Amino acid sequence: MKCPGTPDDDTTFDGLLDIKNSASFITVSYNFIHDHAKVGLIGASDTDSAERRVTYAHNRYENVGSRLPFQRFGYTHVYNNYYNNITGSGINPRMGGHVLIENNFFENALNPVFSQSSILGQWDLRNNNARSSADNARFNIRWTACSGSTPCQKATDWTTTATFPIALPYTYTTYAPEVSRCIALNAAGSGKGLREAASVLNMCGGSPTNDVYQTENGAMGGGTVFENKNAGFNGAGYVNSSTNGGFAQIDNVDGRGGGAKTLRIRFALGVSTARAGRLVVNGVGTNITFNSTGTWATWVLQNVTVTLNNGAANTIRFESTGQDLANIDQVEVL
Ligand SMILES: [Ca+2]
Ligand SMILES: [Ca+2]
Repeated sequence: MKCPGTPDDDTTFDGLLDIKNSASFITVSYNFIHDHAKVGLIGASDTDSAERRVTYAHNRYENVGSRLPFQRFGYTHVYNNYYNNITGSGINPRMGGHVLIENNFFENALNPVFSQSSILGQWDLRNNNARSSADNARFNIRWTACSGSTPCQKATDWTTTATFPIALPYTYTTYAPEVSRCIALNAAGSGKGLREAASVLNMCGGSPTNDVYQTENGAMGGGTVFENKNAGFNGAGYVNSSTNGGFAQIDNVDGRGGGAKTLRIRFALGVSTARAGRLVVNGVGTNITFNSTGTWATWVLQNVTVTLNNGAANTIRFESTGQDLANIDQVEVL
């Protein structure tokens, strides 16, 4: 929306989508928000101190000035959005507010994530297209220096300042950032006929892959080795465990809010009898049994409930304890 005729586009017409006072537990999704200067507040002033919870998902932002959103206090979750041509500043937590920013795509953006406030806001950045300072030039992301005496920080190197501190009360699916961009371009906004997610996903080549971890990309030892000779695996291969003392370990697993989570293990076991070993999550071990899948090229899924921490610092490890294990292809956090 643009209101022509006002001196700076919006001195008369201020925020496009503001959330304040006792409003909370709000989701803003599948909007095409464009050609507007001050897009959205959460919290009307530095004394509007409710700990609001707001989610922004699958929105498309183009040609926008700032406040994407401008957040005071509370907890905001920003995922699977597409931002293009931010001309002033973007996601802007203040007054100690926390924002979880994941699987978004930013390009042609000035100051896309920053805080300047008497009490700085904090961000947890996961799996966005930009992940280091080297990505700024790649996506035409630019930063201006902080000015004034008010505390200020900018996400110029795309690192997290604080782990998002609360568990999200819902489940959700994240997509690779380029898939998020494609979904937003094809599904967000009016005139898109609320296209079925499946058809858009098909068009965008998207499957929810961000919480799938290939075991072959992790650490291994004790005789457990990388292998790719039995067909049907995902990724580059799988790990073949030794009989005893072997391990395969995946670090930096995202706990998706933490708490009880389903770990979906893809494996093959070509002997006729089951094999047992240890599943160790963040140092805590439990017994795990893999049943026969008939052949080494027959891969099946097994769900196990585990307890994960919030944030992306979980470690999942398989250990052989005398019976060998299945060949393990991947794990997925649901
Ligand atoms: Ca083996
Ligand atoms: Ca694999």
